[in-house]
Formats: sequence, structure tokens, C-alpha cells
Amino acid sequence: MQRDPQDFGRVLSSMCTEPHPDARDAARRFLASNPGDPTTYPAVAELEREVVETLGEVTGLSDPHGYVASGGTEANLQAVRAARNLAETTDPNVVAPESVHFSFRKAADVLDVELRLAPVGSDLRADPAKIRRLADEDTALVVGVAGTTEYGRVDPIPALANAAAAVDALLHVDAAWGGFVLPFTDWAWSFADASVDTMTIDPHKMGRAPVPAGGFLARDEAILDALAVDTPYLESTSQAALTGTRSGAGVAGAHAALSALWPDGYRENAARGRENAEWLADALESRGYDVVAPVLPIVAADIPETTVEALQAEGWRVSPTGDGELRVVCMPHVTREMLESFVADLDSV
Ligand code: 0PR
Repeated sequence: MQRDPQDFGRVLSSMCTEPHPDARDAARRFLASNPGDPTTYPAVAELEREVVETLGEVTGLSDPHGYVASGGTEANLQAVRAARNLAETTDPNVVAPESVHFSFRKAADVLDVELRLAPVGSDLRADPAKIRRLADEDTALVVGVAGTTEYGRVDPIPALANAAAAVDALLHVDAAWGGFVLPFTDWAWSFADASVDTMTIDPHKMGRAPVPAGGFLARDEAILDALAVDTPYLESTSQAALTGTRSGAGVAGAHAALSALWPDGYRENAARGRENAEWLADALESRGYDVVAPVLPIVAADIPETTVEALQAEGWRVSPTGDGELRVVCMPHVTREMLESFVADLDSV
């Protein structure tokens, strides 16, 4: 019996979305290719080079180095790993706002690096002065987030770059989710806006690529060199990625999605996401709920737990923030009709 995946009709909390049709096709064709062995699989390796080039265009980096990772967790871990390997200390730490994704906890644990979390300001963004206060001569990496997981906030990246420079640390920007929306805003977040060293930008989130397709980018080749290990029995001599065998489907799917959507398709997605988030925020506010106003297309609202449970029982996939607010991520598959039907259910439960 054929088993089907669930459809996206009532999914409001996911950061993944319906892949672009071209991306689905490309993924299917490259299912058995391994970009981890680029000399045996040169076709997919070429696609990966082109994906990195385009990710460079998206993020304002003219000579990008990087690769297609398994996701944001791997890309963030690699940023920490590169910074740790390059740091001249035996007791490295990473300084980040407390709004960072939990993948940094995994990275700190795996890599045996201390993670120092600074409180965010009342605007839910990193506070550069607090970050600076936690940083010291053992700080290998400062992290900023461009599109936080819970509230879609964009940290003040240029000020965080200054904080990193003051202690001679690298700066990493986690734009795993926000990276395909931010080019169409006036936030300063990219390699072109500040001296960012590494970045996470995931095609399998707002990029409409199939899972798994994360993105790791570096300004300097030395960062990838700091990640590379020798691979004596492969034709290629070294490997910077964390995983060995990797998904050709992810790479080819990301390539097809970027080809189809950068820049106009992503511009349209960003505009539709923004309009939908604003519409939903207004609809919830007019019903008397406290709403965290959307910056990037995520809406959080203080809706009682029992109401959320009733909506979940209606099949709506909604998840709470750490503070218990209901959170809706306006991904490309989230249409106005879906939101209208969600609000109608909210009125009736
Ligand atoms: N950085 C940020 C800012 C993220 O939001 C996430 C994931 C990551 C890194 C890690 O990325 P990977 O999950 O690709 O390793 N944010 C969502 C989360 O963990 C991911 C997600 C996706 C959640 C789909 C639910 C879902 O259905 O909450």
C-alpha cells in the first residue's frame, strides 16, 4: 500500500514548504548522486558550485566559498567549528543572543565550546552592548540571527560585526530561514552590509528546495580550509563538509529552485508572506489578542492554550513559542484562503 506524506493545507508552524515543481523533478533525477565525492559525480558537483555562486548573489558576496549542507544545524555547527579551529585559544567560547536557534547548543556540546547567551532587548533583537560584555579574548565567534526562529527578528548585524572585531572574533549570521526574504527588505544583514565571515542560508526553508538542502557560506577560503580533512582514498583529496555521503537530491533540488525563483519568484514570495502576516496580525488584534507585530513573515499572538489545543484538534499544525504564544510562519504554501479558514476556526472553537 502506498503511504502518502501529509499535505501542507493546514500547516502553519513549519519552516519547510512545498518545493517548487522544478525542484521536485531535479531532486528525483539526482537521487543517487553523491556530491560528497565530486570527482566521481562531477555533474552534481557542478550544480553545487552554481548553487554556491547564486547564494553569494543572494547574500551580497562576490567570491563565495561554501557548500550545500544537510540543513541549518550542520551549517551553524560548521561555523562554530571553523571559528574554533582558527582561534588562538585553548578555551574557546561563542557569544550569541538568547534568540539563537537551539542548533548552537548542539554545536557547543559536540565541539566542546562554551556558549554564552546574551539577553535580547525589548525589540527581541540582539543587544550589541550585552554581546560585547560577554565577549573576551577567548571568544572565537559572535553570532547574529537574520530572521529568528520564534519571532522573525533581524539582529543589528553591523553592530555585532563591531563587537566581534573588538575581540578579534569571527562573525556568523544565521539567515537559515530569513535569507530568501531579506534581500527584499531594507535590513542590513548581508555580507555586503558588514564584515560577516560565515553565513547559514537554507534553500530547504524559504528557498522552496526539497529537504535536505542547507547552505553554508564563507567569505574566505581559509574558513573552508579550517574545516577540511584529508580524504586519502577518494579522487578528491579533502572534504570540508561535515557529512560524507550527501544528498544529490538536495543539491539538484536547490539548484532548480534557485534557477526558477531567484530573484523574481523570491521577491513575490516575500511580498505575499509580508501581506499575509500583516493581514493575520490585524485579524488577531481586532479580536483582542496581543500580537507581536511581524517583521519578517512570522506572527506570534497570545492565544490561550485551550484555544490552541482546540485548533490543533481541527487539524491545524501550530506550535507555540518558548513563552507560549501561538506562532504562524507565513511560508510560501500559506495562502490567504488558509488564513481566512484558520481565523474562522479560531472564531468558532
Ligand atoms: N537556524 C534557524 C534560524 C532556524 O530557524 C533553524 C530551524 C535552524 C537554524 C536549523 O535548521 P535545520 O532544522 O535545517 O537544521 N528552524 C525550525 C525549528 O527548528 C525548523 C523547522 C522546520 C521546524 C520545519 C519545524 C518544521 O516543521 O523550529
